[in-house]
Amino acid sequence: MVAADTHYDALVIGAGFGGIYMLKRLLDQHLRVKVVDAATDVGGTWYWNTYPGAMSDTESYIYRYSWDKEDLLSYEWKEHYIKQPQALAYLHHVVDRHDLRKYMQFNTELLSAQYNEERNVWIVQTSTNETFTCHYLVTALGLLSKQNWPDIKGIKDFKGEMYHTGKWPRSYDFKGKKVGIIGNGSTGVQVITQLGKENQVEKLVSFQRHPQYSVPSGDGPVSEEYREKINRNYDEIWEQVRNSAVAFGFEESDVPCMSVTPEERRKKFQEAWDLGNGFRFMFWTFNDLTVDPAANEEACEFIRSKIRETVKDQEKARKLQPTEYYARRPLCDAGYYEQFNKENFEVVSLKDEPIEAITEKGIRTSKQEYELDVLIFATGFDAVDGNYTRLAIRGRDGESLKDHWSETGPVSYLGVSVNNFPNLMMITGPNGPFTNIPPTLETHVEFISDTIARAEKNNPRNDGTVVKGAVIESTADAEKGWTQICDELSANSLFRKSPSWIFGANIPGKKYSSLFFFGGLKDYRRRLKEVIDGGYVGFKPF
Ligand code: FAD
Ligand code: NA7
Repeated sequence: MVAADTHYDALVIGAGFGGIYMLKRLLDQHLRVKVVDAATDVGGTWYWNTYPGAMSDTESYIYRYSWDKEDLLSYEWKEHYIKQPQALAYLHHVVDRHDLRKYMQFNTELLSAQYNEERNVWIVQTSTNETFTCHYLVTALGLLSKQNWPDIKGIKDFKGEMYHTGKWPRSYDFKGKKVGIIGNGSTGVQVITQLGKENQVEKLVSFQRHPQYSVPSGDGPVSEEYREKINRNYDEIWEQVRNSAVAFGFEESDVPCMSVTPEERRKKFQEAWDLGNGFRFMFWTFNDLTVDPAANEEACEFIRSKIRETVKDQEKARKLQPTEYYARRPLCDAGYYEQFNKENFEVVSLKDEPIEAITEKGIRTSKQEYELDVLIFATGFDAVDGNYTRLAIRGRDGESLKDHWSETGPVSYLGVSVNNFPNLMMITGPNGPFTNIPPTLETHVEFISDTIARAEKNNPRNDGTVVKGAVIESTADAEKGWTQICDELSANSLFRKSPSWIFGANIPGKKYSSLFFFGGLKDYRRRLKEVIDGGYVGFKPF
């Protein structure tokens, strides 16, 4: 027997966008649920990432939950893109509105979880020295939440201030300071743009390994009329989002890039440039930018021409122009390239002068030492599986998740379930859809809670302390089949040829493998429906 106050029907790990909704759905099913999070409060991504310029690059009207219609229509958003403080305030608001906080425990990190087959429970140890047991272990750990600190020689020697964007301090003051920043992905671009606009630093040096293609975001205040129009059409909007590939609120193009004249191409690219948004530029203009090298090069050259037009210093412009495929997570910005027209904003190409070491005073490249007061790591995350493999999660026969994934890379069935790990349900686990994330989070949460509801109905238990009950577990064949589908769907994608976190390429030693389902949200949802309609195909009977 286990103590009733430490046993839960479901333990949800993570109080971000995913964990909050999961809690709500499971409470609605009258389950005994607890959420734990290592953070001191709710928010997940928006709790940790408070760096200057932190914001979403999904438009505000679809970077939110769709399930509370009244709130959707009444909760204000004032700009096309939601900034970190507003995203955090929104999640606090949802938690308060639905009175969810009392089920949450903060400052509590899950350190290990062991499945006990005999009792059919998970035994969970936390950083607070508590042991919880639960029937369902639902992980909402976040696919972009384990920070990546690169292993650069001398990193511990630096005597100045050093921060990772994913664990930003509550206050900072860079006035009159020399700031160095490593990383120019989505995050680095936001930080550099914001620090440029604040105009406080004495100097900023961007240490850039690969230049990036970034397009304007199209940010700005939204008018009352715009908001009213969205509100009038919200049902259709969500319907469209769920029935699209990347779920960014537009119809993906079905026109091949090279099927139109060069003038028409340029016109379409310009139209997307003027409207703003990275995903729109990549997927709304033409249907083959991410698969046809010639089409891709057209987009590359269009963006390069914009960089050349924007950046006045030709040497800086040269360094900022990428030559690789345009096939990483598409970026957008509110004036990134423009910042380099400031004399005190420098870009160091690490191709021209690699970093040799971080020193007490700053960064030494093969050419010179850059003295810095502040060093910012905008070096991203050990994405998708990073937050799983660092933990001791053990399924049947004591097999660890890390070992389960060691040969194949991270695999799952549908991005939610792993063979040999019964009643472990992952929100946005490996090989889930590559999309605007909230609609995928909702899809996962709803699938998981419906699956649990079915399991509970078919396998009644007496009370919270009873040890048997349902076993939800995908089969080894289903997991293999899903992995193959994901592999095939990405086979022709230029993303696969462009090393980034999307294939695990940013972490030394990590297996290069598909971490996402590239078939789009519509197709993903169709496949989920087939699984359900077929009586939970791919799961052992439950
Ligand atoms: P998270 O919000 O990452 O929450 C996970 C939580 O789990 C964290 O609070 C963490 O502390 C907790 N946790 C992890 N491990 C443990 C453990 N062992 N024990 C206890 N707690 C644990 N997505 C988009 O679709 N559009 C965007 O524009 C966008 N912008 C982004 C900008 C930034 C800067 C970042 C970092 C991400 C962005 N994302 C964006 C992705 C974003 O992560 C998701 O949109 C969403 O917030 C994920 O929610 P989540 O609940 O799944 O995970
Ligand atoms: P990203 O997209 O992984 O970008 C990380 C950046 O850090 C990128 O420019 C990397 O260069 C750079 N990096 C990483 N390690 C090093 C080392 N060792 N030396 C030099 N440069 C390095 O992370 P973000 O946080 O920007 O964005 C991740 C997602 O989170 C994003 O999609 C948003 O949704 C939020 P590289 O390009 O690999 O050469």
